[in-house]
Amino acid sequence: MVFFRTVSALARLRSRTAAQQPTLGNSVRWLQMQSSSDLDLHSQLKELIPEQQERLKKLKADHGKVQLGSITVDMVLGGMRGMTGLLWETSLLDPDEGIRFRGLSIPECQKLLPAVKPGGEPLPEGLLWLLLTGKVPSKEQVDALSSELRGRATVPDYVYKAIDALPLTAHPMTQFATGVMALQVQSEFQKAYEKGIHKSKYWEPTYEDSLSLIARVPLVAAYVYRRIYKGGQFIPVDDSLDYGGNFSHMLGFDDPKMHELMRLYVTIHSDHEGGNVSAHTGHLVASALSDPYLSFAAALNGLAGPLHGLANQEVLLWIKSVVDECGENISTEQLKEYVWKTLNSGKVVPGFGHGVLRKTDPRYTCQREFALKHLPDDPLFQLVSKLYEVVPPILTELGKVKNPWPNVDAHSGVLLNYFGLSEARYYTVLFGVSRSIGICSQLIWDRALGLPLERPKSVTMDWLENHCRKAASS
Ligand code: NMX
Ligand code: MLT
Repeated sequence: MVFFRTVSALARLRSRTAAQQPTLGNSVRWLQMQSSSDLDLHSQLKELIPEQQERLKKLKADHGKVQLGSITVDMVLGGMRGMTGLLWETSLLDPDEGIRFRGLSIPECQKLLPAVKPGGEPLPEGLLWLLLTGKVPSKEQVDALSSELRGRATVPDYVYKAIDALPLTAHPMTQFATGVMALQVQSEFQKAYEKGIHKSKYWEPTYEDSLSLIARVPLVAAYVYRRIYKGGQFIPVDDSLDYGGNFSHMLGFDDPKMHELMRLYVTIHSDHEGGNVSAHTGHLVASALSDPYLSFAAALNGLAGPLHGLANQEVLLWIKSVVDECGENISTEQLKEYVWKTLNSGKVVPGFGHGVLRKTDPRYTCQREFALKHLPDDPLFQLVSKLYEVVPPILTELGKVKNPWPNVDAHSGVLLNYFGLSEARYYTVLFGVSRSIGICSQLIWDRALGLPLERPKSVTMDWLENHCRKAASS
């Protein structure tokens, strides 16, 4: 018997009973009262899975033929924008409001999820718990998960050797993805599959692999950073630290504010529903029953593209090129000219626009709030603020850009740079570590729900032209 409600169910109920729930404070207390005290994430999931399997079965049986919209030629030619085609339980993106993790917005997560100190940034372990169970964890549950992840944070030597086989000049994302591929040697899912595991049990080794992968990627990522930028002087895990704090520590940054930034960074970059390139890739590859390591390595290769995760690198490099050319005290007019120069040379303005969002990304907003609190006078932050005023009207004037507002990548670089992590080419690796949390959480549910092989239909231009001719004449 299950005695709690999922957060998304609570969120739905909350919106239905908004009149009786006037303040977030009330709903916070309400959510906390409903959260379970069990410290073991695995047994919590085991309890949840049969309920969700039944739910999916009923949805298929009762509503399998209900239409969700129609597919147009524009959608087929336009990167499937607006086409609903994936089940993704852990988060949902609203074009205007931005991301909700299991029904909770970013400000709600900042209020509800446990922090190191009250009022601090959310611990990413808490978000992992939330994504997997739909429940807001207690501090004790989060501490138990932190400790479990530390226990799993071991990386075999051959992983480092695989990375060492690459030249130092190889892009950090190439080195990171190579390390993740080498971690695959330890896949429990692969071993279990070779032994003939029953499909009803697939989620168990997927869970094992996923938690180990999430625990290990910060070590691999930190290795890549220290190898390339710090002469190979590596820093071991600190057993007294949480996931985000430890990652920052292993990179070599121990300012408590940087630890807080890393917790916030990992939390907000973890998941962005299922259709973004990295999440979709992970889900697609895993649908062939490839294990979490194979699936996540594939996802990283998508994240490494400049229109997706590499944009955080591109933003800082672009901002630095502005400063190099025009100085830090650039006037609004000069900045406008620089933006037009970028556009006129056939490039995008990195950090602006989005495939789904149509307003300022709340991940941008919470990073801006962090900057206003901790680095209000930083010249690069001030430049980012100026860009917020200058870029959207120009992109609007261009006439074709559907969303002129900044996304998550417009802000992250200046925060990292302020605390000394100034190597922009490394930034997408940080995004990659964060995304392991979202992608792996959903992969566990993919296997628990028995989701099938992904195999959409494709057509040729001939097919489309014939189809349209027939449609016009009928
Ligand atoms: N600068 C210049 N042109 C842009 C921008 C931008 N920031 N955003 C969109 N456009 C162009 C786009 O290239 C397209 O041009 P064309 O028709 O000539 O091919 C046109 O506007 C329509 O694109 P949209 O439908 O508005 O955007 P779409 O959904 O195709 O692409 C992005 C979304 C995010 C790829 C696009 O906005 C972009 O390239 N932004 C800059 C790169 C970036 O910040 N990416 C990070 C996204 C977040 N993340 O982390 O993944
Ligand atoms: C993401 O976080 O994945 C990006 O904002 C891109 C997207 O959602 O399409």
